[in-house]
Amino acid sequence: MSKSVVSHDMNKLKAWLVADAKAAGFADIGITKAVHSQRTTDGLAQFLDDDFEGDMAWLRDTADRRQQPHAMWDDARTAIVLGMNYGPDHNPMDNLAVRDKGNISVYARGRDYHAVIKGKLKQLAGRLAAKSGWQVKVFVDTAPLMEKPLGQTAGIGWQGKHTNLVSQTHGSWLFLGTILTDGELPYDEAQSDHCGSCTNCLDICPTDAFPAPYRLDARRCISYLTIEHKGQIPTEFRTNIGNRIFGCDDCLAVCPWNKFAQAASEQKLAAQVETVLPALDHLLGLDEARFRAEFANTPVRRAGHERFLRNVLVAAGNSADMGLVPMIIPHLDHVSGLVRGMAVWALRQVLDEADFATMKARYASVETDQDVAAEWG
Ligand code: B12
Ligand code: SF4
Repeated sequence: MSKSVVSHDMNKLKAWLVADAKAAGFADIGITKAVHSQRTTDGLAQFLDDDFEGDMAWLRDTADRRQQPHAMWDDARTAIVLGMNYGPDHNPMDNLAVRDKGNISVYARGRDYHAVIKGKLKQLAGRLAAKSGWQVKVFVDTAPLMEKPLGQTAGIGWQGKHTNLVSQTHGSWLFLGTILTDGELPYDEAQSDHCGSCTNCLDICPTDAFPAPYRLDARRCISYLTIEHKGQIPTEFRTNIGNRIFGCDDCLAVCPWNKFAQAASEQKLAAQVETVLPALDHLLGLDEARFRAEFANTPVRRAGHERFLRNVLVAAGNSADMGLVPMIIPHLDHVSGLVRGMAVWALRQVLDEADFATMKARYASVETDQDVAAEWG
């Protein structure tokens, strides 16, 4: 047994921790043994066997450590999983119809949640360490720790068919953060699956990213394609991406358990004016410095200017808005082939055949990048 466990009343310590977490703004907290089930380790192996990770090589590179918390940190014994509500104040599906504006997914509209949650986790873990004498480590996303299955065994929710954790009280809109410790607190009961026969999330997916319930082929997911994927967006997905320029919420938004969800109360996660349906013509005109300034502190900045422009050009092509043509044309000279190629595709969508042929005659013969030349056709 670790150091000071015996000298504490564990139930009292747990009650204090739960109250402290709630006071810090966490919507839920659950405590579990830091061990993944066989289904979870098999699920990770299967995901990698199927190459579902695409460009996210870090998922494969860290697979050994990701399998079990103790493979990453020898002394990990207990996982304290925390959920922070980021529920929207409207149905995010409504934004998809506004074709001359870009839709940024709900999670990315406020300040970067990594920073917001990590700060709170560190303070909470620091207070726990001071009271207990235990070692603590905090995690949000970036370390090789599978947070969703720990959230399920800690009783916060269950991994729904869309693979994210669903909560009976907060629906799909919870960020997760974890404190690992070498101490031991009384464990909570694992949550069971309440998806039943519902397949809303599987059916709504615009790019057919679920080969089966509970299994996501990330390479087909718009969240991956617009945020993580470094190359050109494959042609087969472009039309169905619609106006989604950063992330996607569809499978979360249609979950019936959201009827119990409430809008987020953490002000730092509140949507900033720049991230709520920005006009495509405005976004097409942003240079790198203005892009960085406009999306400073939000997750959007992490995409980088080139990939962001690539996404905005897909949305511009899908807008069928001829008025955007003067904002698209300058990108045919962009230094990045990623941007030039998508500008060609966008023009092909909005121009009639004759006007597109005129543009092609002017630009295609001087194109040196094979992929961009292929976009001209
Ligand atoms: C990589 C990653 C992605 C990738 C891959 C997503 C994925 N499903 O893995 C991409 C870029 C696509 C992505 C997208 C999103 N992400 Co993400 N992502 C992660 C990250 C960093 C790692 C997840 C991971 O380990 N994947 C590896 C594979 C193996 O896991 P998996 O798909 O969950 O596979 C499991 C199931 O297949 C399961 N399984 C297999 N068979 C069966 C059968 C049954 C019955 C069950 C229950 C399970 C099961 O076994 C596998 C292992 O558990 C986590 C943070 C973290 N460290 O955990 C955030 C995280 C999962 N993402 C998050 C969010 C918010 C999103 C988006 C909603 C963002 C957006 N709006 O665009 C989307 C949602 C898309 C979706 N439907 O999943 C949140 C989810 C919070 C929650 N409530 O669950 C997390 C936890 C970040 C955080 N700290 O809050 N993400
Ligand atoms: S986030 Fe969008 S694209 Fe990705 S699985 Fe869910 S519905 Fe499909």
